[in-house]
Amino acid sequence: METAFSGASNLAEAVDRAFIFIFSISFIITIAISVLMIYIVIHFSRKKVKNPKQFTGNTKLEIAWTIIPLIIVLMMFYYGKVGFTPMREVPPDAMPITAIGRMWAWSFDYGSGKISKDLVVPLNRNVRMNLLSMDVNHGLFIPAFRVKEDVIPGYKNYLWFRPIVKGEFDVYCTDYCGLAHSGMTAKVIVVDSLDFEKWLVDLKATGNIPDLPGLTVLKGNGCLTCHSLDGSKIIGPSFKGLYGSKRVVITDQGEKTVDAFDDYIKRSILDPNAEVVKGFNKGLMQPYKDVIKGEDLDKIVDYFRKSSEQK
Ligand code: HEC
Ligand SMILES: [Cu+2]
Repeated sequence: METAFSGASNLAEAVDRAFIFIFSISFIITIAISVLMIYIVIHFSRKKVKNPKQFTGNTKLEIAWTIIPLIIVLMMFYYGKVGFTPMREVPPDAMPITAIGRMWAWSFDYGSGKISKDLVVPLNRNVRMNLLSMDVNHGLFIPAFRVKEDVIPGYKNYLWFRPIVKGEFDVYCTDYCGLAHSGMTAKVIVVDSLDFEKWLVDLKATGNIPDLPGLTVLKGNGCLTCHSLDGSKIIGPSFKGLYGSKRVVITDQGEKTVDAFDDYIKRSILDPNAEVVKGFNKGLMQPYKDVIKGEDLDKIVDYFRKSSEQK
C-alpha cells in the first residue's frame, strides 16, 4: 500500500524534490544558526573577553553572505519552476472531467449528465480537471497527486495529472468556504483503464433531469447548497422523494406528522422555522417570505411534484 509520502501521479516527483530541497536547506540553516549563536554567546561572553575589539565591516564576509544565499534561493526557484511549469501545460490528449465545488461537497462531471461523488480515473491516462464553483471560493487538493488549485466562481481554472499508482486517495477543499468546509471531502479512485470504462458506462446519468422551471428557481436562489436532489443530506433534508411523503416536524406545540403536499412545502419555504423537520436544526434556513414570489413558489412545488412522478 502506498503511503502519503509517495506520490501517486506523474507530477509528484518534482514537487517532492523541491520540497525536500527547501526543507533540507531550511533545516541545515536552522541548525547552523543555532549552533553559531550558542557558540558566540559562550565564546564572546564578558567573562572571557575583557576588552572586546570593534569591527567596522568586512567586505569579504558581506559578499559571501550575499552571494551564497542568492545562489540558494535561485536553486529553490529552479526546483520550484521545474516542478510547476509542467503542471500548467496540459497534454492535448487529456481526458476532461469537470470538478464542481459547492458548499459543501465535490462532484465530478464526466459529461452527458454523468456525475459522480468520487473521482474515478484510469491508471496512466492524462486527466484534465476543469474547475467550476457554484457559489464561493473552494480549493481542489489531491495530496497524493501533489496538485492543488483554486476553484473560483466565474473563473476558468484547471489542473491536470496522470495517475501512476492504483488505489484510493483523499480529496480536500483547501479554502475555508463556510460552516462545513472541513467535511468537503471526496475520494480519488485510480483503476485500470478497462475497469474505468466499465464504471463510466454503469454510471447513471443523473445530471440531466430536464431543467423544469422550478429547478431553475431552486438553483437561482441557492436552495441546492443546503438541499440535495439525490438523497444525500447536506445542511437540510434532501428534496428527493419529498413530495407526497410523510414528514415529522417539530412545532412550538410539539411533534407532529404532516403530508408534504403543496401547502406544507409552501409553508416550509416561506416560514421554515415554524415547522422544523425532525433531526435538523432550527434557524439555519432563513424565511423566504420576501424573496420567493407567488409564481416562483408554484414553480418550485410543481418541480417537486413532477420529479416525484418520474420515479
Ligand atoms: C442555509 C441552508 C438552507 C437553504 C439555503 C435553504 N434551506 Fe430549506 N431547509 C434547510 C434546513 C436546515 C431545513 C430543515 C429544518 C426546517 O425544516 O426548517 C430545511 C427545510 C426545507 C423544507 C422542508 C423539507 C422537508 O424535508 O420537509 C423545504 C421544502 C425547503 N427547506 C425548501 C427550500 C427552498 C425552496 C430553498 C430555496 C429557496 C431552501 N429551502 C433554502 C436549510 C436550507
Ligand atoms: Cu470548499
